[in-house]
Order: sequence, then structure tokens, then C-alpha cells
Amino acid sequence: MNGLERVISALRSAQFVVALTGAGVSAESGVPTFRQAQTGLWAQFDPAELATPEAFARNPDRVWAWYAWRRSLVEQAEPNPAHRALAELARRLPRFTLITQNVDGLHQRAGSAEVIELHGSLQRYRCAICATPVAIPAEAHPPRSPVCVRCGGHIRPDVVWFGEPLPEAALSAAFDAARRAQVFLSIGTSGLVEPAASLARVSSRAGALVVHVNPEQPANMSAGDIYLCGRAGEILPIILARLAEVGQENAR
Ligand code: BV8
Ligand code: ZN
Repeated sequence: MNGLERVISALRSAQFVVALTGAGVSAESGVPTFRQAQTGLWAQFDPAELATPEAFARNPDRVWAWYAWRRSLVEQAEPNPAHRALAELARRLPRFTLITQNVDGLHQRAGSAEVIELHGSLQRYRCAICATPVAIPAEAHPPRSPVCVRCGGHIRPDVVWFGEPLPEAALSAAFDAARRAQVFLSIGTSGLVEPAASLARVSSRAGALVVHVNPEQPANMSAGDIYLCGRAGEILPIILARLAEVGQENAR
């Protein structure tokens, strides 16, 4: 049985499926991955440098402008077949948990109701000092980091920067789900960023079949994992169609 057949067979009998996505899932929506994002003005900066509290403390307006630019890219983007297939999978499988490293909100726009956002969201903001949440609509995006009305601190994007802890509730929910899954789909992620990259190994050790969907082999594969080489926008709809073909035993 080839890799795809094994995945379909495992999904048909799985009671609990988990998917973890990375920037590769949004690539087909035209949202560049973290590393590809650096074009034009931003080509001269290293994203791993910009996405840090130190960069924001040193030059809040530069980091603010980078996120404003990325948010404008996302606002012009549409969910792609990969996002939509994941939203449909949640409706087809008995139990499905979607975890994302992405901050673009495209899973929600594709109809995924519950999304565990490990790295926060471009659409949310908070004060860097007192953490007061601040609503900023895309169409009224200030060119510079606004000042908090409560404490005078700088307003920042509500994303997790390198060196910052992930939101505790999201992280523990993600590891709990990974441990309980029979199938763990790792889609469009290079498997380089921790602690998200460890979810696949934790799931595999707990007995799940781990499946990586990526045109390039990710860095966090374990022995026994299945690697489906290709684009998420191509492979996920095929998986969904195959599941629907014979109507799997455990459909809702
Ligand atoms: C923490 C939000 C501790 C911000 C992001 C040394 C060793 C190990 C770890 C570390 C280390 N030194 C430091 C660390 C920790 C560090 C880390 O992991 N560094 C790595 C780089 C070595 N991690 C952290 O700092 C984390 N925090 O550890 O805190 C702590 C604990 C308590 C108290 C204090 C501190 C925080 C990590 C979160 C950082 N924030 N994003 C923003 O977006 O601006 S991470 C960001 O980069 C993305 O969210 C993404 O997760 C990650 C990688 O980005 P991309 O490259 O764009 O995406 P991805 O990797 O997913 O790659 C794209 C993939 O898609 C590729 O594989 C490609 O082949 C594939 N693809 C392309 N097209 C398609 C496709 N796949 C499918 N279909 C396609 N069409
Ligand atoms: Zn404040």
C-alpha cells in the first residue's frame, strides 16, 4: 500500500485526527512564508531578527511597519483549497483539532471554527507593557506603533516573537491533542521552530501515524512517519475526495 493509501486507511478508522499547519499552507494564497516574505524594502532584513522583542524595543516603528505590510498582504489574500479542505475535514471526521503556527487568520476565513493559534495573530494587538488588547481595523492601520492610552507603552502585534513563550493554554491544548490523536497531519511546515516542531514527535511516540505534507522534506520527521511530497492545495483535496468516495465507517 503506498503512502497515500495508508493515510486514507488510517483516517477512515481514526477517532481523533490532529492537523498542525505552517506557513506553507498559506503559500498558495500568495502569502509568502516567513523566509520568502523578505522582498522589496524588507529584503535587507532577517525576519528572525525582526520578529523579536529586542527589535521592537530598539525600533518599534520599523517592526510595526513590517507587520502592517504583512497584514496588508494577508488582507488581499484569500483562503486556498488547502485551508478549505481542512475546514471540510473537520466536518467529515468524528474528532478533529486544527493547530496552526500561522498568524494570518486564513483558516478562520476558510470556515475552520476552532483553531489553536500557537503564535498569535496579525489581526490582534496589545500593549507591550500592560498587555491591554487594542482593536485596530485593517483599513485604519496607523503608520506607526500607537501609544497605549492606559500606560503610555507601545502597541504591538499580538504574535509570539522568537524568545517569547507561547500562550500556555494553546500550547498545552496542542500537546494534549497530539498525544491523543491516531493520525497527526503536519502540513506546510519546515519543522524548524520549537516548541511547535516537537508536536509531531510527541504524537508519534504516543502511537499516532504522523503524516508530513510538504514539497520539501521537513526537518522533524521521525522513523515511521509518512511523507507525502507535494503542495497542500493539491494533496489535501485528494485526501478529502478519497475519504468521501466510500464514505468512511466513522462519518458523523
Ligand atoms: C520559545 C510568529 C522559550 C511571528 C513565529 C535553538 C534550537 C532550538 C530552538 C531554539 C534555538 N534557539 C532558539 C530557539 C527557540 C526558538 C526557535 O525554535 N528557533 C528556531 C528558529 C531555531 N523558538 C522560540 O523562540 C519560541 N519561543 O522557545 O520560548 C521560552 C519559554 C519560556 C519563557 C521564555 C521563553 C517562539 C517561536 C515562535 C516565533 N514566531 N511566528 C511572526 O510570524 O512574525 S515563527 C514563524 O517562523 C512562523 O510562525 C513559522 O512557524 C516559523 C517558520 O516560518 P516559515 O519558514 O514561513 O514557515 P515554515 O517553517 O512553516 O516553512 C514553510 C514550509 O512550507 C516549508 O517547509 C516549505 O517547504 C513549505 N511549503 C511551501 N509551499 C508549500 C509548502 N507546504 C505545503 N504546500 C505548499 N504549497
Ligand atoms: Zn499599556
